[in-house]
Amino acid sequence: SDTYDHDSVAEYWQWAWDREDVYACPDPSDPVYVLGMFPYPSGRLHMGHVRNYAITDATARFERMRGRDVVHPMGWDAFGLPAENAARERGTDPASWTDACIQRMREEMTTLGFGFDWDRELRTADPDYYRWNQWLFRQFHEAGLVEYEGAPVNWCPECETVLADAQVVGGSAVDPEGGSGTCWRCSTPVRTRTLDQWFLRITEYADDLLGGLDDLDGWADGVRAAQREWIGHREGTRVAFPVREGPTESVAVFTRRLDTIAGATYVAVSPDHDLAQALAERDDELAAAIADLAPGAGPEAGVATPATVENPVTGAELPVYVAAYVLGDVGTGAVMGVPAHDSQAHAFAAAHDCPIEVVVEPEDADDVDRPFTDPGVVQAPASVAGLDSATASDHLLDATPAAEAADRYRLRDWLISRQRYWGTPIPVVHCPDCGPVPVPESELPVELPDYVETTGNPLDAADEWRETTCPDCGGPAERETDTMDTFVDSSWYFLRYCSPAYDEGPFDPDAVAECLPVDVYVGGTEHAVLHLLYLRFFAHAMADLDLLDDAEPIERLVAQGTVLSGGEKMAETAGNAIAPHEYGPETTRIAVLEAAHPRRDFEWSAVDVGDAYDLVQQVYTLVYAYRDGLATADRSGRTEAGLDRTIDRVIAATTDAIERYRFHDAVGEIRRLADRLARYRDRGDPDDTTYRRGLTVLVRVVSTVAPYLAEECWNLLRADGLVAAADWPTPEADIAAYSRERSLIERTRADVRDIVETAAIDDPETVAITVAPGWAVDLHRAVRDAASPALDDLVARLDDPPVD
Ligand code: ANZ
Ligand code: ZN
Repeated sequence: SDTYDHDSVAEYWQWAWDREDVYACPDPSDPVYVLGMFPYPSGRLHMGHVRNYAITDATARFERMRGRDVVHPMGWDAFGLPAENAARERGTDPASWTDACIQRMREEMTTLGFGFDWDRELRTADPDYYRWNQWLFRQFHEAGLVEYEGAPVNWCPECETVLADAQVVGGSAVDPEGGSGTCWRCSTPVRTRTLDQWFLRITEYADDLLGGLDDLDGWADGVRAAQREWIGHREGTRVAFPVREGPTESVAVFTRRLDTIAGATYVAVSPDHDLAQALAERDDELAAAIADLAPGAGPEAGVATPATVENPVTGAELPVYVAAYVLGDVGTGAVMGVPAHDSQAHAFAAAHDCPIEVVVEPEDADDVDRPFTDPGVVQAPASVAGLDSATASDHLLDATPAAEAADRYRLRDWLISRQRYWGTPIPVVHCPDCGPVPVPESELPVELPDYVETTGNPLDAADEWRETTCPDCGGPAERETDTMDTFVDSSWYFLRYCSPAYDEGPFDPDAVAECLPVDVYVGGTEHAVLHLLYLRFFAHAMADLDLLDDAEPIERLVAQGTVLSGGEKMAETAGNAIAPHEYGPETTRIAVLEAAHPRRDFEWSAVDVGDAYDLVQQVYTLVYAYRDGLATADRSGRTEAGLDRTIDRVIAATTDAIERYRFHDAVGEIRRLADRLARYRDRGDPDDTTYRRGLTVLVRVVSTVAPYLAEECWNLLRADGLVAAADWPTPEADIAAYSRERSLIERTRADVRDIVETAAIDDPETVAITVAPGWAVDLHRAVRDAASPALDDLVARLDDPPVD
């Protein structure tokens, strides 16, 4: 037929790909490793997934056609709470529900023509996978990177589980800068609780993770900035305040404002601080009051104590409070309270009648807002009076033996305990005599027992599974019933893909050495902090354990923007997902790629799907009509000046666009070539050699985004083999001219950006002079991105289309 019908061709081409095994890469040598973030099997693919894998698939196809070995794997982030909830709602069990979802999503991926190497498929809920989570947990445990301790934790009452800081939206309840956050999954306000929990000590790597960012040139600045912010390195000072009255020797505080020390009118410690605990032991009433202090209880919640300390700079005697706002695991777990210059201390002092002592004044005396929290001119102590805050701090640091420079990080240890069933069992046995004992390597995996529906954690109810013997003393003991945060699973899965069946370790070191680095990793910007920081932590820790050579194995990161639906992130759980099969696979893929630069968010309803559909049909009918005329072809006809150059230019431009993940530009080039070829044909008597070349170039370029369509066209052209296994086209003529044009554009683009940024924009002539003809579109974009109305006028004058 002369219209393209996906359904009638897909099965055949799928079969042909399978027969030739085009996407398998069992034994790669120096491959291009193209990785998309593996999906959570929520039931259906939506446009966000399509966008993600349309990018990786186009990249993979492009590199394969350029002759490279390509590793392009797919797997399933199969554990997690939604499966448990769904199972409960549907009266099934999480494993079967997850399997059904995977089945369906794998089929949809196939329909969409994504060329994954399915031989590498993994799912994190398989014991063959999660045993290595447990194995790594043991390795980390031996290396001192695992901690078990009672800690205030974020608790979601709806999901009945603990959340990591990063999973609380709007600020963790146990974070000094946070407060009233909500659950990332269900938006319920988060509470705090104290529980014995397993932690991975990511804070040990705060410095490494920060330093490593500097060299990640292939990562977007935005992602690096977000990670820097999350790690939150702060410089400050640790000051020891000698105890005058009380059971310990001294209290160390952490401050970032040593210059305000003369204004300290109290010291406050966290409820779990040694001093608070020692005081509590002697005084039941105090103990009860301290126990009542929930973390995050409010800035003024606190208890006075009989203890006092001495200010090491002024010698003043200061009262000691136990305060809810002071966090046990931040800094030293103690602060000096400076009500005149710190809002938190100000609120606390007001509630507890602490004096307020001003020791810093603003430079501009009119501008006083109390508390005055900015740096200014220090008034006391006399030794630094008149100096600015920074200089005064330096002097005080030098002159005070009790003070030493200290850094602190916002990053906190990674809480991995989850009180849920559908996750990796934490491989620990609790023995009444030996305490928590890791399960020996030979007994891994600790497999999940069969699911039974209960309220709370089903593992607590699995008596037969839970009751066991102690690996150390052989006495009766109980299994840990917490499971691991699923972010553990996704922290190293890209290594498992390199040797998915390996059973002597999490991965075959040789295979990993061959496959790494990941040349490009593509996934949603929402993972810029959580997932990517955990993944980097694992790599750093594994490198230190000699399990991995490269501590930064992700060379390039493409953090794709969000596909929105009705202004919200499209997601199965949000109920706003648009399924790809509504439009046909090639139309969907083209529309999604053409909608925006990969980094940008876009609203699905604003996408012109019809336009993409038209392109699919245009390519098909062009080729189909040519096939019709094949009998009379193979002869020379009218050549047209510039057509060969256009074809070359499209090859060069799509190559360039795909190398830089600008698929929207690549689709634009496809449109340009299709239009140009149609015009050439319509003028009559086309030369077969030239025209045929144009069509085979078109089809090969199209194959990166619409592979089924391209195979069908390739076949209509009677070209050899599969287009999936064909070579990427090369320009015939010297493309130096094109490159020159390109670099001119690049250079001028940078000029324009400079001009826009340096405010010379009110003089459009200046911009106009630097602008080469022929790329007004690029200028247009630069201007629109800069959102500068002052340039509208200029654009209007430059607005003729680029010359071909
Ligand atoms: C005295 C002071 C005076 C402070 C002043 C600030 C302003 P950043 O910069 O965000 O890291 N602090 C220290 N440890 C704390 C803990 N465990 N829990 C709660 N608060 C803590 O914040 C550092 C400041 O947070 C420190 O500097 C300390 O208050 C407080 F005019 O010390 B400051
Ligand atoms: Zn024991």
